[in-house]
Formats: sequence, C-alpha cells, structure tokens
Amino acid sequence: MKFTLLLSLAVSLTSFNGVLSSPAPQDLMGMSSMSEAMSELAQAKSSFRESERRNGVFDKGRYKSKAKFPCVNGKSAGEYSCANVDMRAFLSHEDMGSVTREGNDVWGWTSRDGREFGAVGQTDGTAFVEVMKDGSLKYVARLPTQTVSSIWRDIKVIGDHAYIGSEAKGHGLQIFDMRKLTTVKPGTSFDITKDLTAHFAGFGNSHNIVSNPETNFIYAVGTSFCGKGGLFFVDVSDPSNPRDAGCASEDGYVHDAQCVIYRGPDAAYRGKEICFGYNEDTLTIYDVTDKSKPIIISRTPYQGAAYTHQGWLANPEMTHLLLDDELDEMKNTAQGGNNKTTTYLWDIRKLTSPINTGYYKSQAKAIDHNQYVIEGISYQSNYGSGLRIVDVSSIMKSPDGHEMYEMGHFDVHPEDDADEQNQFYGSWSVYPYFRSGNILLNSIERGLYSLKYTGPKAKYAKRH
Ligand SMILES: [Ca+2]
Ligand SMILES: [Ca+2]
Ligand SMILES: [Ca+2]
Ligand SMILES: [Ca+2]
Repeated sequence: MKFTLLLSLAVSLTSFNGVLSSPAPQDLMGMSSMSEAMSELAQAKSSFRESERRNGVFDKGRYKSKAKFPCVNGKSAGEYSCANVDMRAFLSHEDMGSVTREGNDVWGWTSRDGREFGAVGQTDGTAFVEVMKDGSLKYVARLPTQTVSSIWRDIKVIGDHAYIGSEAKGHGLQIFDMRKLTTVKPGTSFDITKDLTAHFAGFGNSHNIVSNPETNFIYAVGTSFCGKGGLFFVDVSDPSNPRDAGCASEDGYVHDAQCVIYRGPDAAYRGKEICFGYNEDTLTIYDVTDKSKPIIISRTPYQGAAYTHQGWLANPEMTHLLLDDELDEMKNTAQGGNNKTTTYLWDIRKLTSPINTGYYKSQAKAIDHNQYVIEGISYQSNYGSGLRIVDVSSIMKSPDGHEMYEMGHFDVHPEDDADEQNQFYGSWSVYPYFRSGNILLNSIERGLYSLKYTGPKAKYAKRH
C-alpha cells in the first residue's frame, strides 16, 4: 500500500515538468487572471492533489486525533521525526468538521482575557479551535466556504476580526468576529449570511490575504481586480463596512506580501507604510502610504529564482529579510545546489536597492512555503519536512548566513522521511505568535498540530 502510494507520487512528480493531468475543476475555477507562472504552479499543485485524492490520502478515518506526545530520542507519537519540539495535541481535519478533509492556511487570535484560538483553513471552510493553556486543542466551530471548495484559503486577523479569502470562484472576503467563539455552542457551523460581520464582494477569488494591523488595511493579492493580480487595498477600519481603497497593479502578480509601518534605517521612508512583495520573480518593495498613489520603490531579481513565493522581515530593526521560493528546489535552480530547502537572505537597509547577501540551506529536502520570524527565530512551514525552526538572529552579524542553524523541527509528513521529495504535501502553514508559545501547524493531509518549542533561545536575539 505504502509502496504503491510512493510510486504514484513519484509518477506525479515527473509529470510536473511534462504533461499535466487535468486538475480538479473546482480547484482552478476562480483563477482566470493568474500569470503564466502562477497558472503552471497552480496546475502542478492541483494535479498532485488529485493524485493524492485518488490514492486515498484524504479518506475518512485515516488519521486519528491524538493527545500530547513529547519528543523523545528524535521521535514523537512513534512516527514524527522531531528535535526540541513536543507535540501537545493533534486534531484531524475530519474531527474539525471538514468534509473534504484537506487543510491549508492557519492563523490565530487572542481574546482580551487571554484565551487563544486558531483559524484553520480547509478546502471547504475555516475551522476554529481553542488552544488550551496546556496546548491541547478543542474544536469550537466552523465557517463554510463562501462559494465552492478550493485548495487555497487564506486567513489573517486584525483586532477581533478574521479576514478570509480563497481561490474559490466569487469568494470575496469573509469578515468574521472571532469574539463569537468565546460563547458559541461547540460544534456549531456558522451561517455565511447571518453570522458574518460583513462580506466584501469587491473582488472574487484571491490567492493570499495580507494584513497591516497598524493601519487597518487588508491587502488581497492574486485577484482578478487589480491589473494582473496586484495589491488590492481594503480599508477595514470599520470591519462592518469594508471599503475598496484602490490598488497597486504595477509589477503585475503579487503572490504574497508583508506590509508594515517602516521603522528601518532608510530615513527617506521612516514612518511610511511599506509592502514587501513576493512577486514571482522579484522582491518588489512598495510605498503604499498614499493609497491613491502607490509607488514602487524597487524591484529586484535574484539568482536562482524559480517562483518567488513569500518572505518575512528578519528583525525588528528592519535591516534584513528572508525570502522563500516555491519552485527553486523542485526545479533545481536554488543557490548552492543540492535541492534542499533554501532560504534567501537580504540586506534591505536601502529600500531602493536591496541586496541578496546569501542563503541558508536546510539539512532536509523539502519545498519551503511560509515562514514567520519572532525574536531571531524563523518558524518555517516546509511541506514534506514540516516545521523547521531556524536561528536567524545572526543575520546582521553574518548576512551570508553561515551562522544560521536549525534549532528544532517537527516533521508532520513521515511518509517521505526515508526518501525526502520536493513535493506539495505535508505542512502548508504555521502560526507561531501565541503568547503561550503554543505553535499551530496545519498539515494538508492530516490536520492541525499544537506544538511547543523546548530548546534554547536564539543566539543573538534581543528582547523587544
Ligand atoms: Ca498566506
Ligand atoms: Ca513579477
Ligand atoms: Ca524554495
Ligand atoms: Ca518528512
């Protein structure tokens, strides 16, 4: 059984560069506006997903929810390879009310009185869980997709509201008041008309939802309503009355971005609202302070680029950032060769001329997908190799990356441990921002993991 599965995965891996089997129609329904590169990537993911479905990877009853398992001698729960990370709970997609049982993004919310909740993306909706103080998980409720199912759902939280977009055709932006979770009857399925604070229909499908809590703006990217999929601005200062505030369409498709009030060393931009765009082939930096006149500050390609995917500021000083490319391992274009997970390091002290100063190479072979940085630690969700925790606190001192190292890991995709592949399975995303230190990791196939890092602090991290 296992052998057959691996064999068919290998077949679908080779199909990526050759003829693609036709993707499941609902997965690509909304995606009319995407760039050629994005469409190639989306089709590769969709056809791989379809092969997983055919192989029973998402079958009912396949994964059982579990209570805590510490990491002992490099293993947790008898199957997960780990180091310095304990599993505090696992909830299957099935036990979180999903009928399709396929996961994607994850984000979190903390109530005023300190309770912690996760918003867990699935192809058919968003499941909400409470993360208890001991790290155990309680399924609370779910919000179905606004239209149809899609592989892509993306969630951010500003204040007490979650903002949810999807590649599902006509989905728009669901705005959901997370405070409802503190009183709702467990197991509730919310109503997409009655239970939303608002639904923003100004765009249809989107690929990613970017938020800036400091300015109360949502930036939807990859829509069909901003040139070729640029930054679509939604003013959510009143969550019940979201407003279309314009868009930045120059430089075409934006796959993901991080937007912040700039506090870095480039004096010309201090105090401005800056977006770091991960734009398929470049790091593109925008000044979006004046929403009616967004400006591109710079647009910088790099060696090894195959599909510029996501990234995050590496430090609160905003002097450096980390960038991940979703296809460089698979296409073997990554700097340093050897097709293991590669993180690109950037000096952004001058926003007009960012410099790619080096790279960090994981010991594991896997595609990187999303990473977020807190106090010198990058929490990376790397598909087949799961959660990888990397000390990046040396980036100012050693911008070539030679001082970076893995502090811990938890691999939620044991199926490929004996023969790691750069493939679109395993973990989709991670949420590491809870004050409790409980980390949520959403796996595509299995469900939601509550994890806890137990190792030392980052070497050069400053407390902020
Ligand atoms: Ca995302
Ligand atoms: Ca581009
Ligand atoms: Ca990569
Ligand atoms: Ca693995």
